[in-house]
Amino acid sequence: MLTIYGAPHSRAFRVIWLANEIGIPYEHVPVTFSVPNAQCKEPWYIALNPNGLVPSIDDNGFVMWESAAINLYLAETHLSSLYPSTPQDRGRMLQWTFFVTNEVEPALITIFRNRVFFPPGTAECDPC
Ligand SMILES: N[C@@H](CCC(=O)N[C@@H](CS)C(=O)NCC(=O)O)C(=O)O
Repeated sequence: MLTIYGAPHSRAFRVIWLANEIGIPYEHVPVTFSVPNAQCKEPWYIALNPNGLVPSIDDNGFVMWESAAINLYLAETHLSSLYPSTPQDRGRMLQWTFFVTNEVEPALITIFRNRVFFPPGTAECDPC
């Protein structure tokens, strides 16, 4: 059985989406984050992911973390048609995956933080 750890409004949504998309049965444990006494900082969760971040999965005893890596692993191991069959197509898949996680996501997070968390006039710059 696959267990997905992480509140659905976290990056766990990626993994939940993928599991639903390709029809993998799973149990969902909605671990809290970024709140006082967040469950993702509790020892039982740190034992799964020493970074104390969500999501993580336990796939029949195989534990891993990092949402994009989890999705590539699940698409491959569950023989999804979403997982490319040629080296070239796998290269493209990795290209876009790294592009999103390395280039797009940091900028989106900066925009999100500036619009939601910081008062006007106190915006932080793009860390890059
Ligand atoms: N690169 C990681 C990022 C994980 C991450 O930052 N998760 C956030 C929620 S979306 C978290 O757990 N934050 C808790 C904290 O920063 O203490 C992934 O994609 O899984």
